[in-house]
Amino acid sequence: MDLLQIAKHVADHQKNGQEMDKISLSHPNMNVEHAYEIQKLSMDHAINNGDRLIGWKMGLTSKAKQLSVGVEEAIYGRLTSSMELTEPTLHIGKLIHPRVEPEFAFILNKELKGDQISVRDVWMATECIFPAIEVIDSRYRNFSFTLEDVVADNASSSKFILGNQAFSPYFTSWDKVGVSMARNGETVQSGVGAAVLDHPVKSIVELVKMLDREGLSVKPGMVVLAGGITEAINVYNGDVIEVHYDQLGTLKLNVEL
Ligand code: OOG
Ligand code: MG
Repeated sequence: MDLLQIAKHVADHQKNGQEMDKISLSHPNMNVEHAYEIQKLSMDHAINNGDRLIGWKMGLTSKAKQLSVGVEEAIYGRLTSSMELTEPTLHIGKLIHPRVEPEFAFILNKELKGDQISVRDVWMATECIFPAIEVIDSRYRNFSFTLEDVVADNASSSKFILGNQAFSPYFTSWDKVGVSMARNGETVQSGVGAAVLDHPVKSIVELVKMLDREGLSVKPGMVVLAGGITEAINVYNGDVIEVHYDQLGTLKLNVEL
């Protein structure tokens, strides 16, 4: 199995927004370690071509999300500068079948590493938290994949946007924050922070432990998306998405071609 060749294939499909067959079909022996190596190599490829690693995302951190895609494990992916939206407009012309989901984004001000990391360590290193919307766009046909496939495809990462207002980590109990997501004025999903591993802070702990296995860490200044608070919804040209976070305000996203 030529991991570098597979990684280039994945990187091309990510760049061009073209769907592809599951890698597990042609490489049934691919395991999770191979998949994370493919993810690393494909994102290194993007980074060598001018993109910049700015953080990490956790995915499949809730039972509901795991059930909806048939993968029963949390995963992580890499976030780069080209994924961050600075205006609340999502252009879907070069995306395949985008979905959006509400999340919390942690901004870290100290390095976090090691397999002994605690919740306390994460709070000591958290500068602030933003309400956020993640856009995922699996490169696999029909958004259908195995654990290995989705890891190799950078955990379906596509875009994300943070709210304008940052909050102190002590502002609220993040597991208690209720979230509702509306498409064109109609509420289609709702949930609560505890959907993310009982408390979103635990997602950061889990990420640091998973990264440690690869000798990696979360660096100061990085952003970490903690995982979807509700299931993701499909979005189409012309949609207006509004996500309301109790006490934190509302994030809006206009979907255009
Ligand atoms: C995998 C990515 C999931 C999350 O927050 O759970 C994710 C997928 O569903 O395609 O980003
Ligand atoms: Mg997500």
